Amino acid sequence: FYTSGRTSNEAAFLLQLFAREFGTNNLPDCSNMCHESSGSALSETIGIGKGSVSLEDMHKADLIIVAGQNPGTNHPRMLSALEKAKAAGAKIISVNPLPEAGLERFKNPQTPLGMVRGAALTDLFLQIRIGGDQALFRLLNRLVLETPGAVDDAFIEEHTHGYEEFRAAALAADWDETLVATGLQRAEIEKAAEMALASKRTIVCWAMGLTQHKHSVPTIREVVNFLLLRGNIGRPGAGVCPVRGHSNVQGDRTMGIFERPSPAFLDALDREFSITSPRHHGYDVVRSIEAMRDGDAKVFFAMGGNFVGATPDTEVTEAAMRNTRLTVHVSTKLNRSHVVTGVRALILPTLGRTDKDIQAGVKQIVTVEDSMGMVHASRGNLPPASPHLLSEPAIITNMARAVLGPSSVTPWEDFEKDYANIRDRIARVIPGFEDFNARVARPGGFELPHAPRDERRFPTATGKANFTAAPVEYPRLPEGRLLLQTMRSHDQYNTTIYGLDDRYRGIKGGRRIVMVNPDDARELGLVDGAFTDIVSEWKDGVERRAPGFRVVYYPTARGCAAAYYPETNVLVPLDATADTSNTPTSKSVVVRFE
Ligand SMILES: Nc1nc2c(c(=O)[nH]1)N[C@H]1C(S)=C(S)[C@@H](COP(=O)(O)OP(=O)(O)OC[C@H]3O[C@@H](n4cnc5c(=O)[nH]c(N)nc54)[C@H](O)[C@@H]3O)O[C@H]1N2
Ligand SMILES: Nc1nc2c(c(=O)[nH]1)N[C@H]1C(S)=C(S)[C@@H](COP(=O)(O)OP(=O)(O)OC[C@H]3O[C@@H](n4cnc5c(=O)[nH]c(N)nc54)[C@H](O)[C@@H]3O)O[C@H]1N2
Ligand SMILES: [Mo]
Repeated sequence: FYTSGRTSNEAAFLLQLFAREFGTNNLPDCSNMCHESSGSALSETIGIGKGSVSLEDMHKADLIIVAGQNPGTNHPRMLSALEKAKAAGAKIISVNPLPEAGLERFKNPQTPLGMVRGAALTDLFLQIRIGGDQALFRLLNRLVLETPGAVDDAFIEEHTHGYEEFRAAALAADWDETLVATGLQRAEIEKAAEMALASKRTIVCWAMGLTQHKHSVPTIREVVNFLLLRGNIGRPGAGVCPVRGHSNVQGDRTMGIFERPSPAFLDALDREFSITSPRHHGYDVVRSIEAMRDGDAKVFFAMGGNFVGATPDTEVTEAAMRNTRLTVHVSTKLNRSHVVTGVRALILPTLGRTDKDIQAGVKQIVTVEDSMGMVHASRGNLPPASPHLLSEPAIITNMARAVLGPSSVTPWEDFEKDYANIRDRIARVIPGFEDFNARVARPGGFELPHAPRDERRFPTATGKANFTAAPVEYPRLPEGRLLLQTMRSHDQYNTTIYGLDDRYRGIKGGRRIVMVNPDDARELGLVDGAFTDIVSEWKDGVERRAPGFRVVYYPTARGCAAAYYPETNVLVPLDATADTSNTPTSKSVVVRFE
């Protein structure tokens, strides 16, 4: 039972309830490919897998570090928050292999950057090599530790665990290795440290540039170390800010869409519905593909998304889908996954979030949670495309009744008739949702509790915020190879392509392009505008090939290349995943050009 992050809280809650009553935790989710590394790193270190800053915090910060994120294209509203912060005196550091619009003013006749709001927001641009972030933050931590009076001793003493071990590891950070791993100059890193030391309130924002590498989890843990050192969690203007993707990806997880649910969650669910949820872990996205490939999973059901378009190793994934007996897609739009099917295939068109949803004569609302932990109502107002369209909750409740039959005592019909009935149950199962219906009726909704942010309480295994001291990792490349990141252009929303231009990067009329640093390109004999196949190399010895890409000379960091997803998903091996989070390493694929 796959979900994409557009699913409302109500539909997500019903889907996971149905899955567990049916007897499985096989609830893979687009998060597995997105912020899973953030969730893994944050749960372990601060005790909750969510960001700790609000919009207001952004406005109050002295320093905001934007690492591995392209807000100009992917989070345009965040630029306003950055602008506001800057107007109030904040400094901004961006860490990225590419000079991204809105963050950098970058002069290139091909590339009309600076077009976004005229001015660059960044005070310091660290043009890092792909995968160099852990090394960068480790060295910044060393510089902080070496500055007398710079660490927040009181906070560390009272609220943290593991400091001594971390301190020893950070003090051993090696300059030469850091410069190789990051591709940066010593002075640039010293400048960044100076800015961090001058700041009393620091926020680090990140997105897919940090989450989709083999060592993403230790990288994000190192970011947490950096913030903990100066007490930058749990006070105004400071904190961790993983910037989300889909509109309700965070809410879906809160509602229990997770293949590794906590026993506490399942206990509450079982008590409320008199069921016995399975306790063994289910499949995430990559394991689901393996299970379908190997014949261990026979039915694939998707509540939204474009599974074969979004997942890695396209040929392997498509074969896996074709190996099932039944594929079902609940969708608002046709996509590639609808034509790569099992023996039988169903497409169940559904209402979108903007469509009016009337059940038993009453207009329904659904709810979502944003990346700042605010829950609010979402009301559709457009007339649906067809009177025959069912809503997501209606599809799930009908499926549940048909599959589970009279043995299920869950009142599925009541849930279908009035979504307030679903919210009443959510209120009784999930902490923070008490009095759900009343509170969501208020304008602006309500805020979910976040112990580290609200009270500097860290619900981890140690009961404190955990410093960690993982060995520093960074990608090492054989001669003649580059490290390819697969990312978004301006004219797409994930696998939905709206046009062939990438506005702020100045790319026009084509998506099969690969951006290469001109110096690397010359060494590799690649001519600007020439066509090449991209071949990925992986330890299984299988050569994955994406043919016919146009070379674009572009000022990315040395040793790095960039091309668009999903066209390049064929290059990402299924078992190339991040440690701990199992997220496909879509931002570090070793490639050569032919
Ligand atoms: N218009 C639009 N908006 C979207 C989406 C969309 O497709 N279109 N998708 C939504 C979703 S689901 C998500 S998850 C977000 C994604 O938002 P982003 O994470 O901004 O998306 P990507 O295009 O994957 O860009 C990754 C950024 O990280 C940088 N990067 C790559 N590797 C590294 C690295 O090793 N280190 C560092 N420091 N930087 C690196 C890239 O150069 C790029 O700027 O956007 C959401 N918003
Ligand atoms: N190589 C590479 N791969 C990646 C990434 C990358 O950076 N590089 N990024 C990863 C990330 S961050 C993500 S989030 C995933 C995205 O993976 P998915 O979420 O699976 O993909 P989308 O393209 O967002 O799914 C779009 C489809 O969702 C359906 N849809 C849209 N709205 C609704 C709705 O309200 N209800 C229902 N039922 N259906 C709806 C439509 O049919 C549409 O065609 O891709 C991941 N894959
Ligand atoms: Mo995402």
